[in-house]
Amino acid sequence: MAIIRCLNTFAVLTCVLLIIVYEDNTICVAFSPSKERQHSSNISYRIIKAQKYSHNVSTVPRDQCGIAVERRIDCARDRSLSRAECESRGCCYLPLPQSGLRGPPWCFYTVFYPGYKMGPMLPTERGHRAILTRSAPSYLPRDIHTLQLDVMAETQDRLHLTLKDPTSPRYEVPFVKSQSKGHKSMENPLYDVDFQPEPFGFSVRRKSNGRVLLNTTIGPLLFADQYLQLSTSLASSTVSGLGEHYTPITLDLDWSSVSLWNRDMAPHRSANLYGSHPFFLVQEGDGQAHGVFLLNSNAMEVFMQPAPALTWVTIGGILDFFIFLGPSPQSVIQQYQEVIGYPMMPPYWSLGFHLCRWGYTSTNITRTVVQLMRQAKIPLDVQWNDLDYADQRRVFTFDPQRFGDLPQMVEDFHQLGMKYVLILDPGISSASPPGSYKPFDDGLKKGVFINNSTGQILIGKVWPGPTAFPDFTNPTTQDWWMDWIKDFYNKVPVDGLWIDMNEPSNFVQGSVDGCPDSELEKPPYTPGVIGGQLNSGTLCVSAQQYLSNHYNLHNLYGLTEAIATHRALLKVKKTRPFVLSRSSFPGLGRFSAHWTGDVRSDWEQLRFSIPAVLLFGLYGIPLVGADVCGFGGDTNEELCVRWTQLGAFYPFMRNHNDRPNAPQEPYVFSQRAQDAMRMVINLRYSLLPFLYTLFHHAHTSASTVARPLFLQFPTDPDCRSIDRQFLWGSSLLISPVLEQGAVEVMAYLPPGTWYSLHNGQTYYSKGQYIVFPASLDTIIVHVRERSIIPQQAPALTTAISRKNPFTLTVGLSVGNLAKGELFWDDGESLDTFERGDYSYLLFFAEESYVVSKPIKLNGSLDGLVLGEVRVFGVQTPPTAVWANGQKVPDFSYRLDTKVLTVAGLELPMTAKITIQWS
Ligand code: MIG
Repeated sequence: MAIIRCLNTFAVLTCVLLIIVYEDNTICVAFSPSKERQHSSNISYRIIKAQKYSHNVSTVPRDQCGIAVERRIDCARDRSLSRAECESRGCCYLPLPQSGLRGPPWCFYTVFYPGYKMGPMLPTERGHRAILTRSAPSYLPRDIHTLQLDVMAETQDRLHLTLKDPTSPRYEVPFVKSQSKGHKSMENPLYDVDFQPEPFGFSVRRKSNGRVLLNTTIGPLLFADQYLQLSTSLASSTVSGLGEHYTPITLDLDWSSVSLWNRDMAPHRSANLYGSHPFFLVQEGDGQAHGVFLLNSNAMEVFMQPAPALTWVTIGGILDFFIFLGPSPQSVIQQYQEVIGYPMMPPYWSLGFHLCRWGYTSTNITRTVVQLMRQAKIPLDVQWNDLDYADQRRVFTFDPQRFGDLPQMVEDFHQLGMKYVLILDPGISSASPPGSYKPFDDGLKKGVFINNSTGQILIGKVWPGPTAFPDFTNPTTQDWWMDWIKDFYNKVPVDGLWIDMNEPSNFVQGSVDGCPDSELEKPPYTPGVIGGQLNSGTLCVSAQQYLSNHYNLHNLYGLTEAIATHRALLKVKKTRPFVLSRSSFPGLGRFSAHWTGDVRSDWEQLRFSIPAVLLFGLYGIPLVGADVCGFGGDTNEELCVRWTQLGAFYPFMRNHNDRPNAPQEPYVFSQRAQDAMRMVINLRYSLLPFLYTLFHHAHTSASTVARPLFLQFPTDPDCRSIDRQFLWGSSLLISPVLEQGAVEVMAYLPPGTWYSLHNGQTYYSKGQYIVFPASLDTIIVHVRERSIIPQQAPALTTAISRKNPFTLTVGLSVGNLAKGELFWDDGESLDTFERGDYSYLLFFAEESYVVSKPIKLNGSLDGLVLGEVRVFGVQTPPTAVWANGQKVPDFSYRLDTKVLTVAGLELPMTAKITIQWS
């Protein structure tokens, strides 16, 4: 093939556009940098001709229309077309024997289907720009005839590409892009970009190996007012992302689709759920990975096919793509979070155990729950109340009878070293007589609510009955929200807020008056959403908000409410806010934690909670968990024990239950079940110093907390799609029981040495599945060789456990090496890392000693001691042990497990500690 690549040497010239026409008519364009534009310097662009490019030689037999069946791109997504209708769209019609509901389309585009034609590329402030014009009208209403393409090589691993209407501005997503973490060097971009001028398309190659990561010439670009479509090839079939859905960790590319439209919907297959995350990561197959983020908040459907390829369809906004080159999967996630922002640092207490249910109908009942937990000696940091507390279900009030002493109850919980969180729905009751419900009257006066398309307040129906919906895109609303949170906080000093129903959820379709018959409510194409219409279970999308209409802003409702709530808590408490949001969008993790909504109490939902939690980690919301023991339906003892064991390793652990169900607090079960639950919650508490340190890294460098195996072992093909096991950080492997009646787990151990966290038993793995016995009181957890895990003796609350003696659990490598670390601060002050107000310890082991070395101290570790060291993998039985040079009488060594335990220590954590043996 006579495609000649532009050479990077062009880049040394200044501010000129070079166009070279080679003999074969391939055009090469290179842009050179000016001093100010260093960042877009060294990437090379090729312009290539359609005929030479689009038809890759394929071994797959082709039909007459020149396209292999698995590469057909559907030309009839909106409705099924007859041959005549299909051909009049300019598409190919070739029926296939159809089996089942899904499969290749019969009506599909040719690669010559008219799209856009690209004009010359010119340098701009931030990169390069070209104008695209439609060569012929598409079949869609209101084509945007002229488009502006901007290509911005933002960092060496991030390419940013936008397509918008240069003549009349279209809606663009607010709030999401965080302050960029500074432009990294552009010395050596990892990518090249090729453009096909007509029909317009582009491809992105990984420079190091020439791999085509994306190729959009496989289908036409469509850009009409309410229908934007772009198809791309994929570099492999291992794709993760595009949430929120009830899926395994990798998506099914067999002619399936996922819709992104935030919806109050209990998790089940193929439903659009509470959040939208138009981001995916592709494992390329050799350990490398890349990611793609489409920053667009409109209703969207992404179609996948086995080619492998996918097609983005969104019904508004602009096309705003970020492409992250990795090359490791973990770096893809970091690069994504550089755009959407790194997650907040959670308060330490929020990592403890949380207990909630809908149906704690009074303070007396709520107090009893806490009492029974304490009697059962099961740790509990945070007690919650659901809607029950509110007077006539109106937020910012509490029931004067059943919850009359709510302020006192919260005080009492605080006295016990506990925290208290309650629910705060966005819907504001609009039907109380004037003067009787001030939050509404005040909001009305200030104009904080969402209006319908004719300018009156849109009234929906939620728990309090008729409700108005605050428009959090309006700065006035944010202030009003803060005022009412403050007003409530002054009576009830809550420690955090739980923002539910913020898709937003509405019990009537659109509004109590229905919705107008308009192109917004019934667009030419509606993605496949639950209920069939955009306004199903939510507001009329023609409703008007401060920044735009609800059609554009719907998917941002939860994010904007989280921003407002976080800001309010920051103001009233001046400590790290704790917000738990059901609805999510990219960027939520900067403000909020997340739970996976109304999961059912059954084994399948238990199993799928793992990929759900892991995926939210990839989306930058690491503080996430599913309702332990399940929310919907009755749980049972075995399921609840297994769920508590898994839940002890969700980054966010809350047992929560629906009103009509059998109770599921740990203390309602048999002694044996309670023992198992207590044991695993204690295990979690003992690991909190380690978990907290992982959150510190998530906050400062976007590393993941609960981590899929493929992120840690990207070159191990066996890890590619494992989602029944996961890691905490790089060194704890969790392998829960997920099946009823099972008393063993078949768990994969990546190559290397692993130690049972419980007793240090050693497993040398070649990268294999091993069967581990796991009776009802057991969860299988392994420590990876070469790591040191800081632990602390558990207690009934973190307020107490944070003062307890530490333990170091050391997993030696074959060469007797290990390392670990601890990030420590007061657990709740703002920006401790940013202000340098923290302690940081480094742990390392070599040959026959373990060292704890303070790197930075701020007083937070004063008075705290190291009480115990457990060393796994000590091959030679030690005869003597010294701590800081003094002989230790109290140590033990087990010949069978090769574990050295040195207990009874009381060594200050603020000084260097050396434990030595021989
Ligand atoms: O319409 O507040 O997902 O956790 O208990 C149900 C009552 C509203 C849905 C939440 C669930 C919560 C429930 N809420």
